[in-house]
Amino acid sequence: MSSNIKKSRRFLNTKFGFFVLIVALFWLKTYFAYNVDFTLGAKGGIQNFLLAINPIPAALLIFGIALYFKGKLAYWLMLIIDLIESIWLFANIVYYREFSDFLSFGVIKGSGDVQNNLGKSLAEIIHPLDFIVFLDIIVLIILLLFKFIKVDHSPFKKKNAFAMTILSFVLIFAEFGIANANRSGLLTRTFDNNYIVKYLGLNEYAAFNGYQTYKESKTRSEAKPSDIKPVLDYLKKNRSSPNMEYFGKAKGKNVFVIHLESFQQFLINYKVDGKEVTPNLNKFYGNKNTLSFDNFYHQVSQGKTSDAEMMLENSLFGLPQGSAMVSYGTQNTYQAAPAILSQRGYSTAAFHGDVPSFWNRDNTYKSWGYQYFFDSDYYTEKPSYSVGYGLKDKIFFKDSAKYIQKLPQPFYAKLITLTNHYPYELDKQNISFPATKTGDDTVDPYVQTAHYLDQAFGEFVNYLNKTGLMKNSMIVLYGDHYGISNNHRPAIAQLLHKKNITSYDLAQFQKVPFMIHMNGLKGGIDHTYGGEIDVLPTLLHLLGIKDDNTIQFGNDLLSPNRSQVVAFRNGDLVSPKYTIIGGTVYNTENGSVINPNPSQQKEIKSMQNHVTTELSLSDKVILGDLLRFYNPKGFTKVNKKDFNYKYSSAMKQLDKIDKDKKSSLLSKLRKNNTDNLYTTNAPELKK
Ligand code: GP9
Ligand code: MN
Repeated sequence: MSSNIKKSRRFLNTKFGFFVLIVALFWLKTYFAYNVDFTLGAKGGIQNFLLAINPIPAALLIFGIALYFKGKLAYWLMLIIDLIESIWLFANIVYYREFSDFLSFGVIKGSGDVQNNLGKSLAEIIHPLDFIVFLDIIVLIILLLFKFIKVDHSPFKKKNAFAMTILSFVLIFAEFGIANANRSGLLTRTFDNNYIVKYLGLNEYAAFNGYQTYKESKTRSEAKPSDIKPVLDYLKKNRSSPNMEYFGKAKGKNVFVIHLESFQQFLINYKVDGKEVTPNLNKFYGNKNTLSFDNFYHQVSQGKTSDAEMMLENSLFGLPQGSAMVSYGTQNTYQAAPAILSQRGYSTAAFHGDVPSFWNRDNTYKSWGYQYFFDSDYYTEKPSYSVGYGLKDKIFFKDSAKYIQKLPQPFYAKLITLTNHYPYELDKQNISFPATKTGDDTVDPYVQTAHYLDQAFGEFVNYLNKTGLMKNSMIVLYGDHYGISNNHRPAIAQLLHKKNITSYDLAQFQKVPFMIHMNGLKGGIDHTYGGEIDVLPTLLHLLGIKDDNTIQFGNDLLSPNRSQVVAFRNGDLVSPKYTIIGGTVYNTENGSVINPNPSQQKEIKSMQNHVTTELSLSDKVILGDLLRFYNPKGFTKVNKKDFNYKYSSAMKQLDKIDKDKKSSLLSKLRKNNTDNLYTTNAPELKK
């Protein structure tokens, strides 16, 4: 026994021994913080394995630098590296407690603008126990000072130090390989900082975030004020005038924007075994006061939901790669719907049952001017309440009413649903619809979660009717993107009752619902061709806001003289006449391939030019952060510091405003709550 102790002391007295000890301690405390201070949501063997080992490869690399140095210097270096690493860990622990997200260089850099009011509350959010992350450093210093561990003066072979560097790189790549196999697109699509830490670790996250911030500031610093000129010239030519029959029809109304997750147009009036998948949405679609668009396409790329949100609220396209909300949401200047409307007396709120960091919503929403963001922290969480990414839709809508009833009216409220998300999981007690029988396991449960979403929507509509909100609100519904990807051709063929699926069919399969409902609105099925980019101008015109100054790439779907060329993010397009996919031209009416004659070629060329121009100009606006150079009349630049999405601040603010304005639903109804007006059959909520 004692010889073992001797042996290990001898080992610790070597430089390599000290290196192993300091890395092991660093690993332990990081893993401890992963479990205690962060909610990383590791599920399954692979994710838990990666979470446990992911601090090691980067630690070997960084602490390993010290191995190249001699004597005491090497020890000091290891301690200094440990200190820097621990400060990074400490800062993240504290920041995470407040924001459920990791620190980004964008946040650190923008100390004035986007620091999220951190300074003010720092003292309140630090716990004494947080300092434990520095304990190992203190202990190691004491052990060295009192010579319990002796400094090894003999040189560590450069060859071995180099081998350690190589080994750590090999491990980092291996780690990335396993991570990417488990979550493809981890770094290209970016998603959520929590994911990068969960899979790769805090150091890798810092490196990746640093690289992204570098890239982002480079494009920003290269841009100049005159770059906005071609954008303005383009918009001047392409803006369409409002339809006076509809202009201002919704003036002063509340606006509900309901995001139907992964919901495709083909589901509308679709039947399985003779039963409607979405009876409530179908009724809404056919209502005489609903404007329903049946040639409306999603235009997202890798950023999926976040691309849809970017288009809907800014009329700017997502980027060809990654998510603009993640890379350009924190720092950029925007002129988004919430900002435009709040400057006209609206209160603005987003509701979503997922963590606030996903798609960087917590930061981006501030840039867009959202006053409130009711994220998963605002909802009661129980394991049975969630599936997949978060709260089940019935519970989400029901619990959102708690906050809707307090919002000062008129309000702009966006509710993002979640349950109808790949892989379309739902627990047995909530399944009340037959799956399709294509034999494709990914596709078949899609109608079941869509049916569940429809029921949740139906319950919410009941609530709107009972509370009277329906009467003074405009309800906007949209599907964000496809639910069934193009990889499922045979199943798609069966669903659409077709023998073969062509690229033309797949393009038409990208239609998603877009509906606008309001009491007294002249409804009907509108066949105009459009997409997500067109939503903002449409809504603004309905609200009576003629806003020719802000930069919007879409045009009002109700406008009589609009261009009906719909750009897909990859440059393909659909128009009433032609559908152009990968260079092949189809007749949009019947899907037949066209060999264009010279005059058709000219027409096609001009459509393609239109699409590439609008996509590239929109990209320039985001990549160069061009809106910072542009101050349209009637618009005040958003100050991100105005917003704080902490539960307690939001509640305080809502109460305060309502005391003055008495415009919330509760005040109008003279009630303390509207619980008894919300009926849900969610089994989880049964008493
Ligand atoms: C997560 C949700 C899903 O919060 O919005 O995003 P998606 O995977 O559809 O892009
Ligand atoms: Mn989505």
